[in-house]
This record gives sequence, C-alpha cells and structure tokens, in this order.
Amino acid sequence: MTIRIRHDWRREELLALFSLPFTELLYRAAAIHRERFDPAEIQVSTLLSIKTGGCPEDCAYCPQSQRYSTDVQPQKLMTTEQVLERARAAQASGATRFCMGAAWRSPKDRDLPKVTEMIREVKALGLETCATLGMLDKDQAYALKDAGLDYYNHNIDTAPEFYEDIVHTHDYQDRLNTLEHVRDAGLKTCCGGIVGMGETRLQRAGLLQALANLPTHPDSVPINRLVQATGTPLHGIKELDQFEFVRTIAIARIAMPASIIRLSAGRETMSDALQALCFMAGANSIFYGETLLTTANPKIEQDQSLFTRLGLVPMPYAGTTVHTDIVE
Ligand code: SAM
Ligand code: DTB
Ligand code: SF4
Repeated sequence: MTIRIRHDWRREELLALFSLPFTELLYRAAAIHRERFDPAEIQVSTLLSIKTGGCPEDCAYCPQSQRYSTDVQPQKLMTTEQVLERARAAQASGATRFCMGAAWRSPKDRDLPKVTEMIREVKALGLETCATLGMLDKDQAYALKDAGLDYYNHNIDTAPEFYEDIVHTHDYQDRLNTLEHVRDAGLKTCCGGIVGMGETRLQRAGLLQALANLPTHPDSVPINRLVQATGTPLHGIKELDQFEFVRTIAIARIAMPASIIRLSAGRETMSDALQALCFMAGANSIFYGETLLTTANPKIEQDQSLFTRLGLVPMPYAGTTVHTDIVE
C-alpha cells in the first residue's frame, strides 16, 4: 500500500478524527503505523541538560525560566568530558540517540564552539546526535550541521493562536524561522508540542495541523504531556483526560505517517497500560533515562521491563524499516 504524505490538513478534518469512537481512531492509527514501521520497534533517545535554568524566556510551562521560582538549581554549561561521560552511560544502557538541551533563548557566539565540540565527540561514540538550544540563525544552524549534528529539536509547542497565551518573550514566527534555518542547513527536524496546557480540543487539532503542514514533516515529533512544575504559571491547571492524550498521539500518527512520534514528557505519571495504548496508537519513540531535562522520567529498569512485557525492541536507527513507498 502507498501512503500519501499530506501538507494540506484542514482543522475540521483533524477535529473529525478527534470525534471518532476511541477504538475506531486507534484502529485507523495502528493500521497506518504498520504501513511504514515495524510496530514492535521503539526508537530510544536519552536527554541531557547541558546548561540548566536561568533562562530569560517566560514559557509558562517551563521550570527553567528565571522568571519563576521553581525547584531548578541553575547550572552553567557542562564540560565536554562531563557530557561524554553521560553519553557513554546512555549508550551502555541502550539509547541510540543522545539529545543535548540548553536553557537558552538562543546560543551565544562564545557557546557555540563548546557545543560543536560536544556534538563531534558524542557522534564519534557512534550515537545519533540531537540538540535543543533555542533559536538559531542560519550560520548557527550550518555550524551545528558541520559538527555532525543529526537532529535539531525546536518545538512549536501549541496551536498558533494559543502560543501568545503561553510565551510572551518570543513569537510563533520566531519558532518557524528557526525551523526554516534548521531545514536549510540539512539537519533533520525534531518538532512537536505540549498538550495539557489548558488548550481546547480545537487548539490540539491546531497544533497537529501546524506540524503536519510544515514544508516537510518533522522527522521526529515529540508529544509532551505537560509536567506541572511547582512555581510555573501552569502548575495546578486541570489535567488533560488520559484518553484525549492517546487520541492526540493517534492523530499525530495519522497526519504524519512517516514520522517518528515520541511519547515524551509526562510518562512518569502514566500507568503502563496508558503507555501501551500510546504505542498502540502509533507512538514509536521514548525518552529513556531517569531524568528528562530537570524533571523525573521512569527508571531504566522499569522501561526495560515494560519493553519485555509488551514485546517491544529498540529501533536500531530511526527509519530503517521502510515497508512501503512514500509519495510526497
Ligand atoms: N530552550 C530551548 C527551547 O525552548 O527551544 C530548548 C529547551 S526547552 C526546555 C525544550 C522543550 O521542552 C520545550 O519546547 C517544551 O516542549 C518542552 N518542555 C519544557 N518544559 C516542559 C514541561 N514542564 N512539560 C512538558 N514539556 C516541557
Ligand atoms: C521535547 O519535546 N521534550 C523534551 C525535549 N524535547 C528537549 C524536554 C521535556 C522537558 C520536560 C521538563 C523538564 O524536565 O525540565
Ligand atoms: Fe527557556 Fe526553552 Fe524553557 Fe522557554 S522552554 S523558558 S526558552 S528553556
């Protein structure tokens, strides 16, 4: 079967998918998942916060913003040797991609050579590399590419019309501009969002619409469930219904059939059964390791046991199991 990659999703179509009976939606998403991927394979990424806290931006969900009083202790940029030690440990425990995150609005010129050195050395270990450092200009994107970076993570986070309720220090167009620089430099894109921030279903459909209608579908799409961090403006907000979260994953799978969909932040408070439903709905990647950037993630042994119980295996390298022709 040939699946068509679309960039013309209308919001009503996505809303109609949200309205399907839950089991029908999962059935459709699971069928599409099998056209492109081996459903037993899960891509395994490990995150490391290489520079923590003290961020000048005001993203309402983020414990690393200096504007909020949170539990995060700011830490300056790690050394390459510290990063390598963590990368070796991630590799030894089974991760194939290592994602380095920095709480920056954008990298400063003095920081970039340090980060490119880390990227070169992590890549030399045989890991896929990803970085998330905030906004990039064209030259910075090319410098990261030259260092051997594989993926750049930059999320659009929510529907365009809701973004200004969540962030006031940069705008949606800034996010799109960075994504353009990332694509132009030939980097793979990792771009997704957060649900459970008080958005409406229409706005969840708007997030998925914006992702699926980017000039090319992101190679990886992290779907984060808000981790409510103490001190952030979104702490205490009503939690998103669990099945609505699974629906969001399923519709991401349907709208972006060839992308890796990552079940990202928020797994720590999900039951094994809920995570299994997310894998059924087409999620085929996780963050693996006991911390995300600053907040908790399930223990490694717990994830290993979940994989065994569900018959899941780590994907050797993302996107190697092509079963069908993709038509743009
Ligand atoms: N500073 C850079 C930026 O904002 O692009 C990179 C790091 S930032 C922490 C990366 C992503 O983490 C955000 O875009 C957001 O999707 C996610 N994130 C941050 N705090 C979160 C939270 N409390 N719950 C879920 N996801 C979160
Ligand atoms: C993404 O979409 N989620 C990750 C990664 N990309 C960088 C970050 C999640 C952060 C959760 C809050 C924290 O641990 O600070
Ligand atoms: Fe800073 Fe990124 Fe957190 Fe926003 S999400 S406050 S830019 S670290």
